[in-house]
Amino acid sequence: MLDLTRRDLILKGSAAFAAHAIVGASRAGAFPSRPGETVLPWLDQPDENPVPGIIHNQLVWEDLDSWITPNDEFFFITNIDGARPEVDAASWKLEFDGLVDRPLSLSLDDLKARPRQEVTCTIECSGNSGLPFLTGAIGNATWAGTPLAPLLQEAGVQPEAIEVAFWGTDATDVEARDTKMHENYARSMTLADARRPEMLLAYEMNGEALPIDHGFPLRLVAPGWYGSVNVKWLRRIEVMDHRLETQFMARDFVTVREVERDGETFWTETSVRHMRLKSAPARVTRAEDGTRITGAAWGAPIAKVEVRIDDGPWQEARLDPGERAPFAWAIWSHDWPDPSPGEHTITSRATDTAGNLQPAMDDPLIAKKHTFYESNGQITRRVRIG
Ligand SMILES: Nc1nc2c(c(=O)[nH]1)N[C@H]1C(S)=C(S)[C@@H](COP(=O)(O)O)O[C@H]1N2
Ligand SMILES: [Mo]
Repeated sequence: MLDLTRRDLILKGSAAFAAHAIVGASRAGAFPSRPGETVLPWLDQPDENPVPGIIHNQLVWEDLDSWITPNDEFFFITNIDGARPEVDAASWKLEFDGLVDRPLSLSLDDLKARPRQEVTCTIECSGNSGLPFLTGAIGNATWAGTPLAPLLQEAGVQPEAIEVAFWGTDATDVEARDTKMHENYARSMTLADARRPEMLLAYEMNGEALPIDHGFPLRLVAPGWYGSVNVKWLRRIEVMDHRLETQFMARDFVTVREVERDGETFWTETSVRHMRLKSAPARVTRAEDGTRITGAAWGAPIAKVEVRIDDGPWQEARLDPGERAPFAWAIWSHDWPDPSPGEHTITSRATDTAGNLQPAMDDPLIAKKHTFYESNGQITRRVRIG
Protein backbone atom coordinates (compact mmCIF):
# COMPACT_ATOMS: atom_id res chain seq x y z
CA MET A 1 0.00 0.00 0.00
CA LEU A 2 2.79 2.39 0.86
CA ASP A 3 4.69 1.48 -2.27
CA LEU A 4 1.61 2.31 -4.30
CA THR A 5 1.44 5.65 -2.54
CA ARG A 6 5.01 6.31 -3.49
CA ARG A 7 4.45 5.34 -7.11
CA ASP A 8 1.40 7.54 -7.23
CA LEU A 9 3.40 10.43 -5.83
CA ILE A 10 6.13 9.98 -8.39
CA LEU A 11 3.86 9.51 -11.39
CA LYS A 12 1.62 12.42 -10.55
CA GLY A 13 4.50 14.44 -9.20
CA SER A 14 6.59 14.02 -12.32
CA ALA A 15 3.75 14.86 -14.67
CA ALA A 16 2.84 17.96 -12.73
CA PHE A 17 6.51 18.68 -12.21
CA ALA A 18 7.09 19.02 -15.95
CA ALA A 19 4.67 21.92 -16.00
CA HIS A 20 6.34 23.57 -13.03
CA ALA A 21 9.97 22.94 -13.88
CA ILE A 22 10.55 26.01 -15.99
CA VAL A 23 8.13 28.54 -14.61
CA GLY A 24 8.49 27.60 -10.95
CA ALA A 25 5.51 27.26 -8.68
CA SER A 26 2.77 29.82 -8.48
CA ARG A 27 3.02 32.16 -5.52
CA ALA A 28 -0.13 34.03 -6.43
CA GLY A 29 -2.46 32.63 -3.76
CA ALA A 30 -2.99 34.31 -0.44
CA PHE A 31 -2.08 32.59 2.81
CA PRO A 32 -5.25 32.22 4.89
CA SER A 33 -4.39 34.92 7.41
CA ARG A 34 -6.52 37.98 8.16
CA PRO A 35 -5.68 41.58 8.94
CA GLY A 36 -5.38 42.30 12.64
CA GLU A 37 -5.60 38.65 13.69
CA THR A 38 -3.89 37.49 16.88
CA VAL A 39 -2.33 34.08 17.41
CA LEU A 40 -3.24 31.93 20.41
CA PRO A 41 -0.09 30.06 21.46
CA TRP A 42 -0.39 26.28 21.92
CA LEU A 43 -0.51 25.16 25.53
CA ASP A 44 1.72 22.22 24.61
CA GLN A 45 5.16 23.48 23.65
CA PRO A 46 8.29 21.59 22.56
CA ASP A 47 10.77 20.62 25.26
CA GLU A 48 13.95 22.64 25.57
CA ASN A 49 16.46 21.59 22.90
CA PRO A 50 19.16 19.47 24.58
CA VAL A 51 21.35 19.32 21.43
CA PRO A 52 21.86 22.91 20.21
CA GLY A 53 24.97 21.85 18.24
CA ILE A 54 22.78 19.52 16.15
CA ILE A 55 19.36 21.18 16.04
CA HIS A 56 20.24 24.82 15.37
CA ASN A 57 16.89 26.21 14.29
CA GLN A 58 13.30 25.01 13.99
CA LEU A 59 10.04 26.32 12.63
CA VAL A 60 7.81 27.92 15.26
CA TRP A 61 4.42 26.66 14.11
CA GLU A 62 2.53 29.65 15.52
CA ASP A 63 4.62 31.91 13.26
CA LEU A 64 3.68 30.11 10.03
CA ASP A 65 2.22 32.84 7.84
CA SER A 66 3.58 32.11 4.37
CA TRP A 67 3.74 29.13 2.04
CA ILE A 68 7.45 29.75 1.44
CA THR A 69 9.69 29.60 4.49
CA PRO A 70 12.17 32.50 4.49
CA ASN A 71 15.81 31.36 4.50
CA ASP A 72 16.55 32.70 7.99
CA GLU A 73 13.54 30.86 9.42
CA PHE A 74 14.20 27.56 7.64
CA PHE A 75 15.09 24.78 10.09
CA PHE A 76 18.80 24.03 10.32
CA ILE A 77 20.15 20.64 11.36
CA THR A 78 23.63 19.14 11.30
CA ASN A 79 23.94 15.53 12.28
CA ILE A 80 27.53 16.10 13.22
CA ASP A 81 27.61 18.25 16.35
CA GLY A 82 28.68 21.79 15.48
CA ALA A 83 29.68 20.98 11.89
CA ARG A 84 29.25 23.95 9.59
CA PRO A 85 31.89 23.58 6.88
CA GLU A 86 32.89 26.82 5.21
CA VAL A 87 33.79 25.74 1.71
CA ASP A 88 36.02 27.93 -0.49
CA ALA A 89 33.86 28.23 -3.58
CA ALA A 90 36.80 29.31 -5.79
CA SER A 91 38.72 26.07 -5.31
CA TRP A 92 35.76 23.76 -4.66
CA LYS A 93 34.93 21.09 -7.24
CA LEU A 94 32.21 18.49 -7.35
CA GLU A 95 33.77 15.12 -8.16
CA PHE A 96 31.51 12.82 -10.11
CA ASP A 97 33.04 9.38 -10.40
CA GLY A 98 32.84 5.69 -9.58
CA LEU A 99 31.33 3.36 -12.17
CA VAL A 100 31.17 5.91 -14.96
CA ASP A 101 32.90 6.03 -18.34
CA ARG A 102 33.84 9.71 -18.05
CA PRO A 103 34.47 11.03 -14.51
CA LEU A 104 33.60 14.70 -14.16
CA SER A 105 35.06 17.42 -11.98
CA LEU A 106 32.82 20.47 -11.94
CA SER A 107 33.29 23.95 -10.49
CA LEU A 108 30.38 26.01 -9.23
CA ASP A 109 30.54 28.04 -12.45
CA ASP A 110 30.45 24.82 -14.51
CA LEU A 111 27.29 23.78 -12.66
CA LYS A 112 25.68 27.19 -13.06
CA ALA A 113 26.42 27.10 -16.81
CA ARG A 114 24.35 23.92 -17.11
CA PRO A 115 20.54 23.90 -17.58
CA ARG A 116 18.75 25.55 -14.69
CA GLN A 117 15.81 23.89 -12.96
CA GLU A 118 13.69 25.06 -10.03
CA VAL A 119 11.51 23.17 -7.64
CA THR A 120 9.45 24.34 -4.70
CA CYS A 121 9.51 21.53 -2.17
CA THR A 122 9.00 20.87 1.49
CA ILE A 123 11.86 19.26 3.37
CA GLU A 124 11.08 17.54 6.66
CA CYS A 125 13.65 15.95 8.95
CA SER A 126 12.86 12.25 9.36
CA GLY A 127 13.01 12.73 13.13
CA ASN A 128 10.42 15.51 13.17
CA SER A 129 7.62 14.84 15.72
CA GLY A 130 9.54 11.81 16.96
CA LEU A 131 11.21 13.55 19.91
CA PRO A 132 9.64 16.01 22.38
CA PHE A 133 12.11 18.75 21.39
CA LEU A 134 11.98 18.14 17.63
CA THR A 135 8.63 19.38 16.34
CA GLY A 136 9.47 22.12 13.82
CA ALA A 137 12.09 20.46 11.62
CA ILE A 138 10.31 21.34 8.39
CA GLY A 139 10.28 24.11 5.81
CA ASN A 140 9.25 24.86 2.25
CA ALA A 141 11.57 26.63 -0.19
CA THR A 142 12.14 27.21 -3.89
CA TRP A 143 15.44 25.62 -4.81
CA ALA A 144 17.33 26.28 -8.03
CA GLY A 145 20.18 24.31 -9.52
CA THR A 146 20.88 21.82 -12.25
CA PRO A 147 19.15 18.46 -12.59
CA LEU A 148 21.16 15.36 -11.69
CA ALA A 149 19.86 12.98 -14.40
CA PRO A 150 21.64 14.66 -17.36
CA LEU A 151 24.94 14.56 -15.44
CA LEU A 152 24.55 10.82 -14.90
CA GLN A 153 23.86 10.52 -18.60
CA GLU A 154 26.87 12.61 -19.55
CA ALA A 155 29.24 10.71 -17.26
CA GLY A 156 28.07 7.42 -18.77
CA VAL A 157 26.85 5.05 -16.05
CA GLN A 158 28.33 1.55 -16.42
CA PRO A 159 25.99 -1.44 -16.69
CA GLU A 160 26.78 -2.95 -13.27
CA ALA A 161 25.89 0.27 -11.41
CA ILE A 162 22.84 0.14 -9.13
CA GLU A 163 23.43 2.83 -6.49
CA VAL A 164 24.55 6.47 -6.26
CA ALA A 165 26.26 7.88 -3.16
CA PHE A 166 26.31 11.56 -2.20
CA TRP A 167 29.28 12.52 -0.04
CA GLY A 168 29.27 15.63 2.15
CA THR A 169 32.30 17.63 3.28
CA ASP A 170 31.57 17.25 7.00
CA ALA A 171 33.05 14.27 8.84
CA THR A 172 33.11 12.90 12.36
CA ASP A 173 34.55 10.17 14.56
CA VAL A 174 32.28 7.16 14.79
CA GLU A 175 32.67 3.81 16.44
CA ALA A 176 31.07 0.56 15.34
CA ARG A 177 32.12 -3.08 15.04
CA ASP A 178 34.82 -2.40 17.68
CA THR A 179 36.52 0.03 15.31
CA LYS A 180 37.08 3.76 15.55
CA MET A 181 36.50 5.46 12.21
CA HIS A 182 36.30 8.93 10.76
CA GLU A 183 33.34 9.08 8.37
CA ASN A 184 31.87 11.75 6.15
CA TYR A 185 28.18 12.52 6.15
CA ALA A 186 27.00 10.56 3.13
CA ARG A 187 23.82 8.97 1.84
CA SER A 188 23.08 6.71 -1.08
CA MET A 189 19.99 5.93 -3.14
CA THR A 190 19.25 3.57 -5.99
CA LEU A 191 20.31 4.57 -9.49
CA ALA A 192 16.64 4.52 -10.53
CA ASP A 193 15.79 7.01 -7.77
CA ALA A 194 18.79 9.20 -8.62
CA ARG A 195 17.60 9.33 -12.24
CA ARG A 196 14.23 10.83 -11.34
CA PRO A 197 13.82 14.12 -13.17
CA GLU A 198 13.11 16.12 -10.00
CA MET A 199 16.46 15.30 -8.33
CA LEU A 200 18.33 18.59 -8.20
CA LEU A 201 21.86 19.75 -7.42
CA ALA A 202 20.89 23.06 -5.83
CA TYR A 203 23.02 26.18 -5.52
CA GLU A 204 20.18 28.63 -4.78
CA MET A 205 17.49 28.84 -2.10
CA ASN A 206 14.56 31.25 -2.45
CA GLY A 207 16.47 33.35 -4.98
CA GLU A 208 19.64 33.69 -2.92
CA ALA A 209 22.94 31.83 -3.07
CA LEU A 210 22.59 28.68 -0.98
CA PRO A 211 23.32 29.80 2.62
CA ILE A 212 26.20 28.05 4.45
CA ASP A 213 23.75 26.52 6.93
CA HIS A 214 21.83 24.88 4.12
CA GLY A 215 24.81 23.46 2.26
CA PHE A 216 26.82 26.08 0.36
CA PRO A 217 28.01 25.71 -2.32
CA LEU A 218 25.88 22.73 -3.37
CA ARG A 219 23.33 20.35 -1.88
CA LEU A 220 21.19 17.56 -3.19
CA VAL A 221 17.52 18.48 -3.18
CA ALA A 222 15.52 15.27 -3.36
CA PRO A 223 11.89 16.43 -3.65
CA GLY A 224 9.55 14.19 -1.68
CA TRP A 225 12.34 12.62 0.39
CA TYR A 226 13.14 13.10 4.04
CA GLY A 227 15.72 15.73 5.02
CA SER A 228 18.57 13.31 5.68
CA VAL A 229 18.70 12.36 1.99
CA ASN A 230 19.24 16.00 0.97
CA VAL A 231 23.02 15.97 1.47
CA LYS A 232 24.52 19.42 2.09
CA TRP A 233 28.06 20.65 1.37
CA LEU A 234 28.31 18.08 -1.43
CA ARG A 235 31.81 17.16 -2.57
CA ARG A 236 31.47 13.89 -4.39
CA ILE A 237 28.85 11.86 -6.23
CA GLU A 238 29.86 8.25 -6.65
CA VAL A 239 28.19 5.65 -8.83
CA MET A 240 28.46 2.20 -7.27
CA ASP A 241 27.45 -1.45 -7.60
CA HIS A 242 26.48 -1.72 -3.92
CA ARG A 243 24.66 0.18 -1.20
CA LEU A 244 26.59 2.50 1.09
CA GLU A 245 26.68 1.16 4.66
CA THR A 246 28.31 3.97 6.63
CA GLN A 247 27.04 5.50 9.89
CA PHE A 248 24.43 7.73 8.27
CA MET A 249 23.09 4.96 6.02
CA ALA A 250 23.35 1.78 8.03
CA ARG A 251 23.07 2.89 11.66
CA ASP A 252 21.38 6.30 11.79
CA PHE A 253 18.11 6.94 9.94
CA VAL A 254 16.96 3.38 10.43
CA THR A 255 13.32 2.76 11.32
CA VAL A 256 12.61 -0.29 13.43
CA ARG A 257 9.10 -1.70 13.23
CA GLU A 258 7.20 -4.78 14.26
CA VAL A 259 5.23 -5.76 11.19
CA GLU A 260 2.48 -8.33 11.31
CA ARG A 261 2.09 -10.74 8.41
CA ASP A 262 -0.42 -13.59 8.54
CA GLY A 263 -0.56 -13.41 12.32
CA GLU A 264 3.20 -13.59 12.71
CA THR A 265 5.39 -10.68 13.83
CA PHE A 266 8.47 -9.77 11.84
CA TRP A 267 10.91 -7.15 13.10
CA THR A 268 12.10 -4.92 10.28
CA GLU A 269 14.85 -2.31 10.01
CA THR A 270 14.47 -0.02 7.03
CA SER A 271 16.41 2.96 5.81
CA VAL A 272 14.65 6.35 5.78
CA ARG A 273 13.71 7.30 2.23
CA HIS A 274 10.69 9.26 0.99
CA MET A 275 8.55 11.42 3.24
CA ARG A 276 5.28 10.06 4.56
CA LEU A 277 1.76 11.45 4.45
CA LYS A 278 1.39 13.89 7.33
CA SER A 279 -0.30 17.07 8.50
CA ALA A 280 -0.09 19.37 11.49
CA PRO A 281 -2.20 22.13 12.97
CA ALA A 282 0.02 25.23 12.82
CA ARG A 283 -1.86 28.00 14.59
CA VAL A 284 -5.17 29.18 15.97
CA THR A 285 -5.94 32.82 15.23
CA ARG A 286 -8.69 35.22 16.31
CA ALA A 287 -9.93 38.19 14.33
CA GLU A 288 -13.12 40.22 14.15
CA ASP A 289 -14.74 37.61 11.94
CA GLY A 290 -13.95 34.74 14.28
CA THR A 291 -11.54 31.97 15.19
CA ARG A 292 -9.59 30.03 12.58
CA ILE A 293 -7.31 26.98 12.63
CA THR A 294 -4.56 26.92 9.99
CA GLY A 295 -2.13 24.13 9.22
CA ALA A 296 -0.05 22.29 6.66
CA ALA A 297 -0.15 18.86 4.98
CA TRP A 298 2.65 17.18 3.03
CA GLY A 299 4.47 13.93 2.22
CA ALA A 300 2.19 12.84 -0.65
CA PRO A 301 -0.18 14.59 -3.08
CA ILE A 302 -2.84 15.91 -0.70
CA ALA A 303 -6.49 15.33 -1.54
CA LYS A 304 -8.12 16.27 1.75
CA VAL A 305 -7.41 17.44 5.28
CA GLU A 306 -9.82 16.99 8.17
CA VAL A 307 -9.81 18.64 11.57
CA ARG A 308 -11.20 17.35 14.81
CA ILE A 309 -11.91 19.58 17.79
CA ASP A 310 -12.01 17.78 21.14
CA ASP A 311 -13.99 14.57 20.62
CA GLY A 312 -16.15 16.10 17.90
CA PRO A 313 -16.63 14.86 14.33
CA TRP A 314 -13.94 15.12 11.67
CA GLN A 315 -14.64 18.21 9.60
CA GLU A 316 -13.14 18.88 6.21
CA ALA A 317 -10.72 21.82 6.08
CA ARG A 318 -10.29 24.18 3.13
CA LEU A 319 -7.14 23.63 1.09
CA ASP A 320 -5.46 26.86 0.03
CA PRO A 321 -6.02 26.75 -3.74
CA GLY A 322 -3.42 29.33 -4.70
CA GLU A 323 -0.18 27.93 -3.51
CA ARG A 324 0.33 24.31 -4.45
CA ALA A 325 3.22 22.43 -6.04
CA PRO A 326 3.66 18.65 -6.37
CA PHE A 327 6.33 18.31 -3.66
CA ALA A 328 5.33 21.24 -1.46
CA TRP A 329 3.11 21.34 1.60
CA ALA A 330 -0.51 22.32 1.15
CA ILE A 331 -1.81 25.00 3.49
CA TRP A 332 -5.27 24.39 4.95
CA SER A 333 -7.61 26.31 7.19
CA HIS A 334 -10.80 25.68 9.09
CA ASP A 335 -13.10 28.26 10.65
CA TRP A 336 -14.23 27.58 14.18
CA PRO A 337 -17.35 29.67 14.64
CA ASP A 338 -18.23 29.39 18.32
CA PRO A 339 -15.40 28.03 20.42
CA SER A 340 -16.42 27.72 24.05
CA PRO A 341 -14.08 29.26 26.62
CA GLY A 342 -11.59 26.82 28.12
CA GLU A 343 -9.12 24.23 26.92
CA HIS A 344 -9.55 22.36 23.63
CA THR A 345 -7.63 19.78 21.62
CA ILE A 346 -7.15 20.06 17.89
CA THR A 347 -6.12 17.13 15.70
CA SER A 348 -5.65 17.03 11.93
CA ARG A 349 -5.42 14.17 9.46
CA ALA A 350 -4.54 14.19 5.76
CA THR A 351 -5.73 11.94 2.94
CA ASP A 352 -3.65 11.61 -0.22
CA THR A 353 -4.91 11.35 -3.79
CA ALA A 354 -4.54 7.55 -3.68
CA GLY A 355 -6.98 7.46 -0.73
CA ASN A 356 -4.44 6.71 2.01
CA LEU A 357 -5.15 8.25 5.40
CA GLN A 358 -2.50 9.68 7.71
CA PRO A 359 -2.22 7.05 10.48
CA ALA A 360 -3.67 7.61 13.94
CA MET A 361 -1.25 7.34 16.86
CA ASP A 362 -2.62 3.86 17.72
CA ASP A 363 -2.25 2.57 14.16
CA PRO A 364 0.28 -0.32 14.23
CA LEU A 365 2.37 1.60 11.69
CA ILE A 366 3.03 4.14 14.46
CA ALA A 367 2.33 2.20 17.65
CA LYS A 368 4.62 -0.67 16.61
CA LYS A 369 7.40 1.63 15.45
CA HIS A 370 10.30 1.61 17.89
CA THR A 371 12.61 4.35 16.62
CA PHE A 372 11.78 8.04 16.41
CA TYR A 373 12.16 8.38 12.64
CA GLU A 374 9.21 8.64 10.25
CA SER A 375 6.72 9.75 12.94
CA ASN A 376 3.84 10.69 10.69
CA GLY A 377 1.02 9.91 13.13
CA GLN A 378 -1.82 12.37 13.63
CA ILE A 379 -0.79 15.37 15.72
CA THR A 380 -2.97 16.73 18.53
CA ARG A 381 -2.36 20.17 20.00
CA ARG A 382 -3.96 22.01 22.91
CA VAL A 383 -5.22 25.56 23.02
CA ARG A 384 -7.08 27.72 25.56
CA ILE A 385 -9.89 29.96 24.42
CA GLY A 386 -10.06 32.95 26.77
N1 LIG B 1 26.45 17.14 4.71
C1 LIG B 1 25.34 17.01 5.49
N2 LIG B 1 24.14 17.00 4.88
C2 LIG B 1 23.01 16.88 5.63
C3 LIG B 1 23.08 16.73 7.03
C4 LIG B 1 24.36 16.75 7.63
O1 LIG B 1 24.52 16.63 8.86
N3 LIG B 1 25.48 16.89 6.83
N4 LIG B 1 21.91 16.57 7.75
C5 LIG B 1 20.75 16.07 7.01
C6 LIG B 1 19.51 16.13 7.77
S1 LIG B 1 19.25 14.90 8.91
C7 LIG B 1 18.54 17.05 7.51
S2 LIG B 1 17.05 16.99 8.30
C8 LIG B 1 18.76 18.11 6.51
C9 LIG B 1 18.53 19.48 7.10
O2 LIG B 1 18.67 20.44 6.12
P1 LIG B 1 18.60 21.99 6.51
O3 LIG B 1 19.55 22.21 7.66
O4 LIG B 1 18.98 22.75 5.27
O5 LIG B 1 17.19 22.26 6.92
O6 LIG B 1 20.08 18.08 5.96
C10 LIG B 1 20.56 16.79 5.71
N5 LIG B 1 21.82 16.91 4.99
MO1 LIG C 1 17.14 15.04 9.73
